[in-house]
Amino acid sequence: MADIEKEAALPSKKNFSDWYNELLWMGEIMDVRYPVKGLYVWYPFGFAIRRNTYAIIREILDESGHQETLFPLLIPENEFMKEAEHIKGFEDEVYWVTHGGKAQLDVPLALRPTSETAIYPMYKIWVRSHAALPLKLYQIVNTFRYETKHTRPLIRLREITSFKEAHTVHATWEEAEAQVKEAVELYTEFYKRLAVPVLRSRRPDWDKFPGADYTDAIDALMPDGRALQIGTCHHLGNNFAKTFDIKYETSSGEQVLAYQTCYGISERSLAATISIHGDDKGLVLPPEIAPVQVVIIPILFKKEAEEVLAACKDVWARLKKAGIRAEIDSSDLRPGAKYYKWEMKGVPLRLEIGPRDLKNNVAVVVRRDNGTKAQLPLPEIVEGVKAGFEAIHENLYAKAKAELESHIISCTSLTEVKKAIQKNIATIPWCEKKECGLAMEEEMDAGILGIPLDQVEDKPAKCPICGEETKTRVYVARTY
Ligand code: A5A
Ligand code: ZN
Repeated sequence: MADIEKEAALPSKKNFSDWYNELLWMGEIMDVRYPVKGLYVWYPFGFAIRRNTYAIIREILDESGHQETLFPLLIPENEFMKEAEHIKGFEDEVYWVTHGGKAQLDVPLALRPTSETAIYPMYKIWVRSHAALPLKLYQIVNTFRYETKHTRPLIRLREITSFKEAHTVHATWEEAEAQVKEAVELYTEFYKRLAVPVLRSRRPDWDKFPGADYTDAIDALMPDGRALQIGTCHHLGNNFAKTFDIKYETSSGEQVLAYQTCYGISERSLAATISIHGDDKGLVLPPEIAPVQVVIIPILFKKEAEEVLAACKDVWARLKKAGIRAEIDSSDLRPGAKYYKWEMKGVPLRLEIGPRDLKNNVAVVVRRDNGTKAQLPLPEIVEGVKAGFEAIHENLYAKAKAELESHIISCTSLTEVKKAIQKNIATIPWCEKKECGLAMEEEMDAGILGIPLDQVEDKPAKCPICGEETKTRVYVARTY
């Protein structure tokens, strides 16, 4: 994509929406010019970030006993229509394939909006004995949802290209509950690797996944003060097991219904990472997912040009050998233009090597996250770069965590909430009655995210609708 020369300045991050849209283009993440609403194209650079990001989730799932699988995209209408709650939740969002060539299909086929109804008919066949449980599978696929809310690249798509969904089967309700807890922990760990701190909460009953007993969700705070749901973990009880007849044999030979969970994330994980860490100069990528982790800039003068280039190549080779993704920029761009270009791309470390550095046997190292400059002795360059990556990751996470914490505002009245959520996430007491929850949402013109899974605020306070004393608080936010 060398032809994309962008000397124009990025809008300030204060205008988050403009900044985000421009950054996806200037940072070469997504091209939004595909002629179908809600469908976008990955630039190779963006796709490389995606690949590194999804390598992390694969590693985390594989190491915790999940196995990767791949199911068909098309779901026959009769399977899709089996689970009543599930249909109600998704029927307005499904794309249907009705024809093969000119012939009308006997059974229309749904493009999966999620894969319960593709996977569970097979689970009926596969699940046999208690000894083979739990079953923990996942797939990374594209799914289709005819979204009617405002579509946005990486955030709300009609073709979700990077839908990671896990589907597990257990012997008891309690084991499935424990699995949902594990899933929340695994996602938290995943987001920590992206230096993204998260809020974890149990969604109110009216906002749970269609067909689930309950939904635990993970949200991130976006720079405009809105919450983005970046992962959900659902306890499915035996609702789908009843519908799809998924039974296992107990040790005493009885056939009993299984319990299930499912949990998913999407390219919203990249939207959050990019939005939270980026700045007015462009992307700021956590080193683990940066396609280029180190850019080496030779500072060339005629006389010592050859020696400088040779030193750069030597550094590059040593970094590469250590598994670090480095690149030498020996193009004829001015150094300033090179800095601009690689800063836009979020490269975590820039090494500058000129004749004087060579004499001192050092490189100048510049951090993308905070702009600090230091000297690294050339013989210790690999260790120095690795230490730099760690420091950058820690700084990004600490900064984002402080930002998140400073934007959670404890409120006692709806008036306070309405003001707070213009730029923050609010907490408010709630008696846990549905009618009060719905009344609050209506009055606040914002959603209840849910009851926090972590912090317990046990000072009793009054529900702002009915006045009842309660120890429960909920997160409230404007959402995407
Ligand atoms: N089968 C379960 C896992 C499921 O489908 N859950 S879900 O509907 O909540 O979707 C999982 C996650 O995908 C959500 O938490 C959200 O982060 C993401 N997601 C949902 N719809 C999306 C869309 N239209 N565009 C991008 N991401 C989306
Ligand atoms: Zn109440």
